[in-house]
Amino acid sequence: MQKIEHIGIAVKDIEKGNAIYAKLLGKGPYKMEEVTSENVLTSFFKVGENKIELLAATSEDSAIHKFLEKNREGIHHIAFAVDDIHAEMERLRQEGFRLLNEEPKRGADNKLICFVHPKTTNGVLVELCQDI
Ligand code: CMX
Repeated sequence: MQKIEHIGIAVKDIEKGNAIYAKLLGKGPYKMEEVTSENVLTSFFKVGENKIELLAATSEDSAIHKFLEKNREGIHHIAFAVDDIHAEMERLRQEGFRLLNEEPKRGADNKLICFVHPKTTNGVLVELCQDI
């Protein structure tokens, strides 16, 4: 693992979230992107070297919709940058973590991604991301 790549925050309304985080961070998102495979609308903010990703559901099938049925808006996942996602997935499998994808999939912001089940990481949904 190289560093924390971003922190994902679940919001009900992306525009309201953008307005709040633009005020908080002093600048607006550098990108907004819909990820149809995940049924989410995302927006990304830069904070120095780090990033914040806001996530809103685009359908009831979305993991974000399910999350917000059970929880308040707030931190949804922590993403770590990796050099070689296949090698890191294999390492985590060997260590007994439950991966939520058999193979890396394409995520927002030009990344290959894989999620690790929060039941195996002390209640935190973890994402691995590798630049494409
Ligand atoms: N953080 C911590 N715990 C979480 C969680 C989250 N984000 N989402 C769910 N959980 C917990 C639930 O509270 C529940 O715990 P309890 O059993 O103690 O109540 C447990 O995980 C549920 O597990 P589950 O029944 O196996 O699964 P769910 O249907 O609730 O789905 C999860 C949870 C993590 C497997 C699913 O959300 C998932 O596959 N996530 C990965 C994909 C994703 O999150 N996509 C959206 C972001 C995409 C992007 O960043 O681009």
